[in-house]
Amino acid sequence: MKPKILILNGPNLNMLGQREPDVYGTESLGDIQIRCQERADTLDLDIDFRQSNHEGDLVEWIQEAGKSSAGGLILNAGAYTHTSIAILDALRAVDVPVIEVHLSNIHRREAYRSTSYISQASDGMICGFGGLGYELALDALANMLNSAK
Ligand code: CA2
Repeated sequence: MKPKILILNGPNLNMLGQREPDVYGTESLGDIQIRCQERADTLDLDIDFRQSNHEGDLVEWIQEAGKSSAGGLILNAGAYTHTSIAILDALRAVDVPVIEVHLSNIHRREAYRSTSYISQASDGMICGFGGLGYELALDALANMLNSAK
């Protein structure tokens, strides 16, 4: 059976491609999902790609990843990155590799975006590469899974 990678997207990421193209690019979240599917096929991984504007959904999906022993988690928690101890606690409670992704370089923007609670529970973080960052995160997880064999 192929390892299952859960790819979670937080608030407002459903708006991608419709506003702020200078910051987030012109790709929609649907375009990014297609990129991920194509990359996952190459890496022989299964993906489950989701988005929610609600913090509790993200917490429950992280718990679900733990219960189902997912092969890995890719998380762009959107603005919750900078505020959510609930998501940090959920990540700390699961034994699943976590890669944090951001489309923009959060360290080159407003100072409040430089703080990530998520990073404290992540194996690695990729930011500033737009939709490519999700593919790089899949590469990283595939590498981690192969090294663990
Ligand atoms: O760079 C990223 O991926 C972020 O996680 C995106 C979040 C932002 O709050 C983080 O600081 C960095 C925001 C996603 C909202 O994206 C929009 C896209 C189009 C229109 C409005 C918002």
